[in-house]
Amino acid sequence: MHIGTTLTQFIIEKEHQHVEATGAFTGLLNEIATACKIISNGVNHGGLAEDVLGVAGTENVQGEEQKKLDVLSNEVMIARNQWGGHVAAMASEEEDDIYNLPKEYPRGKYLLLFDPLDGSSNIDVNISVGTIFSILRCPEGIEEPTADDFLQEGTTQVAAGYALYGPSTEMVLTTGNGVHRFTLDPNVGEFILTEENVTIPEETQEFAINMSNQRFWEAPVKRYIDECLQGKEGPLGKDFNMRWVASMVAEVHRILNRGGIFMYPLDSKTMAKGQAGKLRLMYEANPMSFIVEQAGGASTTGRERILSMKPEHIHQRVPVVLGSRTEVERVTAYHNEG
Ligand code: AHM
Ligand code: MG
Repeated sequence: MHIGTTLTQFIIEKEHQHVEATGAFTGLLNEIATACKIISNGVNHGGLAEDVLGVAGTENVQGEEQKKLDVLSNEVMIARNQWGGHVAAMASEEEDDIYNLPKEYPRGKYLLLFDPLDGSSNIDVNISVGTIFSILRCPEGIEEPTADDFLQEGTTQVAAGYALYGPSTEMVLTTGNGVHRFTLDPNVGEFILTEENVTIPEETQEFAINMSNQRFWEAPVKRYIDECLQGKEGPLGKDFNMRWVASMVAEVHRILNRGGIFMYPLDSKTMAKGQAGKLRLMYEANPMSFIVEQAGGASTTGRERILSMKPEHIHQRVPVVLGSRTEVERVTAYHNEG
């Protein structure tokens, strides 16, 4: 039998190194981990769960409408994290406004932000999806936080992580001291430490971008991808491979494992809708940038470091260029030249 370090043990042991630690952070991470296990279970059941629910038509026995997995995941994250006294409020990609806790629950010192099920277009086709989360400190003396209290730069994140629901379920976490990887042991029901201090290789020959948007990109991105496609004969002097899962969690996970560059750049298609790119700063770009930087990679909008951006609103979208340092710096330099 393999007796590994559990996620809980890992966090408690790290907390012991800080004299002021109260256990609240461990409590919060435990609840996030429990929520991710529940979501993982739902994702794993996939069509089976739907068939069972579907027997009575589109409504279940209580007369409630059958809910999609991304809505259920949002409910699980809220239900698991609202009661424990660790958070003051939450913000979710699935909610229009921030989520203030019901009166009966004690207020904690953290703000929790999440994308409950990222990669939604992959749910129905049984391709990896994930949950992304970011933890901020609630400003001192605030009892009932407002959306403005969430608008903190990415550099202030206390922790960030994601759960990947793939062939196995993994939790990847940073508290600003390296990136660590835990794998869910389904027999024991615990996340077990499987890799400490994950690092992204500096050099890469693999890019990830949705090529169907090519005609909408700006010149620096067109130039870079064109150079990648020219391979050894082009100015970059190396052949590139390409991947696009359309699940950012899977994309970042691959980059943590073997390097690569991921881009969802600014494009005229999203600009026409009044958005700067597709991905959300608070639920996707900031937590992933924290993880990538902690693993030795880089993350920019093409023009500036994502973690240093001053957020304007909770659902703000930003262009994202992240991954192996050398290539991210190259793409950023192309933008800044123009
Ligand atoms: P979602 O949060 O609605 O699932 O959207 C985010 C996802 C990312 O995981 C992924 O990188 C991107 O959208 C894929 O977009 P596209 O379908 O345009 O390729
Ligand atoms: Mg998402």
